[in-house]
Amino acid sequence: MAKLFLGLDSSTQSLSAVVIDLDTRKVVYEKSLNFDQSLPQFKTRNGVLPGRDPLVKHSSPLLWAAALDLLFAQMKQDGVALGQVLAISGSGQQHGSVYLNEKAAAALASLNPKKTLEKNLEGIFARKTSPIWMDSSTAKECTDIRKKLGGIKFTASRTGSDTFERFTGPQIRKFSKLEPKAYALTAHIALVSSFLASLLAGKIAPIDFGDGAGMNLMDIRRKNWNQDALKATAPGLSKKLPPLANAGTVIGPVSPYFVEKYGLNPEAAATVWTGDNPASVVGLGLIKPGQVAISLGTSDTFFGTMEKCQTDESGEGHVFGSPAGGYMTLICFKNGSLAREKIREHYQIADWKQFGELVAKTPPGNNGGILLPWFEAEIVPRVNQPGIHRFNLDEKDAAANCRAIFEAQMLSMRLHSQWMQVAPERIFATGGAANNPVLLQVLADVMNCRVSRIEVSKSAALGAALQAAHGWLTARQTEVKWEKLVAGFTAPVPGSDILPNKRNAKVYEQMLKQYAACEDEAKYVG
Ligand code: XUL
Repeated sequence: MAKLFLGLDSSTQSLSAVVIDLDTRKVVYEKSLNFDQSLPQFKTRNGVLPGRDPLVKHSSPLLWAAALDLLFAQMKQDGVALGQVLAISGSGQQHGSVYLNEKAAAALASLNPKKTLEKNLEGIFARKTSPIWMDSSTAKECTDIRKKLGGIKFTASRTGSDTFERFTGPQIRKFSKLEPKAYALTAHIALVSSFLASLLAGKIAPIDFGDGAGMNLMDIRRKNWNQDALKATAPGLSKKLPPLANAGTVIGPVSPYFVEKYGLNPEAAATVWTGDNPASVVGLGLIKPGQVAISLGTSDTFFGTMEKCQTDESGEGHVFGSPAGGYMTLICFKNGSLAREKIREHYQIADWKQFGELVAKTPPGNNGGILLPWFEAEIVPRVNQPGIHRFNLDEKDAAANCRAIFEAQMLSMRLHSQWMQVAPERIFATGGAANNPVLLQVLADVMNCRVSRIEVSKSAALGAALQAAHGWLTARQTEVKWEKLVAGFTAPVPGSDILPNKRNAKVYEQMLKQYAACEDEAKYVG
């Protein structure tokens, strides 16, 4: 019998599945189901319920449950050997919260396979909708909690991050203030990840150290609920939160609902889920401390792993628990390819190849020319006022502007990841701009580090499948090394290695100070 493990990822817009075969080390099945298209009756747009207030972004927990039913039905129809799946794990969009009443535990324990999940779950919610990570309506609650916890530095050092509007604690506080009666009727608060794990396990599931760290409620070092944070957030909160556990921990056998309806093995294990970013870290193969991945997408993100917990005193970066043990960081630079595209359009550059050719025409360091591309308010560094700032740079010089924007973006990454105190040995690059060798060379030179390209679709669902395998093996007292487990699933693209040019690296080493001064000046002006 094949050793199959199923990983699910419930993201903002879709639910994805990846099935891996541990013996052949292959992904044997992949599927994604788009919420808007597959479940139009929920009337979401890009996974979000329509609403009048642009700051408020909610979705529906019933939509996520209905998607789970639909995806299992699809897998059965596609002939996936569900009876050979040994364990299931998953990941969810981070920060989103689900509010369950006192009927929930009994309903989960007796899911009727003759009805849909949606029907089974009727009457178990203390709040019909779930605020998700795109919600930014809790500025006041962020200020309240941060103040009670002693300011930015202390909030970050205790909970792993400064308070952020999308984080679950500020969201819970807002709910408890606006709807005190509904809050009082809330018996359990789940995250998207732990809610879906609860459906599979047929009982209220723990929250893991990765997703738990996205709440401003968990003590990042002790990995337990921080009583001061709980008190600063809402009354009676400790009774409403589940226990914390390692991602992948076996909760118990999967609910008979999935056995009878879809043919899962009655002994298949339901495990603790995590957040999509922690799962991606595993799916990208970042296991050893000091490994770094940079995703050059709409926003640029910097993922790093570290053994000891370091937090960002400036409160810009996040620290989460990693499913592979230790910690991970997430630093999000909003003006990523969003800004690069604006520059490309401004100079009417046909494509990224030509963009790269223009960059190659200019010298590393750009003769001191720097462009700060804050087309939109920036997350890192914190910049509320959008603005484009040029230093020693002629706006008419297209080539110099192309180099200037990318160098600035990479210098910003280097500067704002220094708090991690991690010197990466190798950086894995993914996302659109990672296909451009000229840009990758700039990245290698600025970071003074070897860069390899990695192509992983569905990295969160793959990470979740690996997490299921890890949890299942651990529960059998089988010694399992993460590095061995991910090997083969997450290898970088052969021949894509780029080594830093030592001379250029020196140029950037010196340029970093100049860049930091430009940032300070621009932030002041902005
Ligand atoms: C991370 C965050 C997003 C969501 C996306 O802090 O808010 O990356 O996890 O699903």
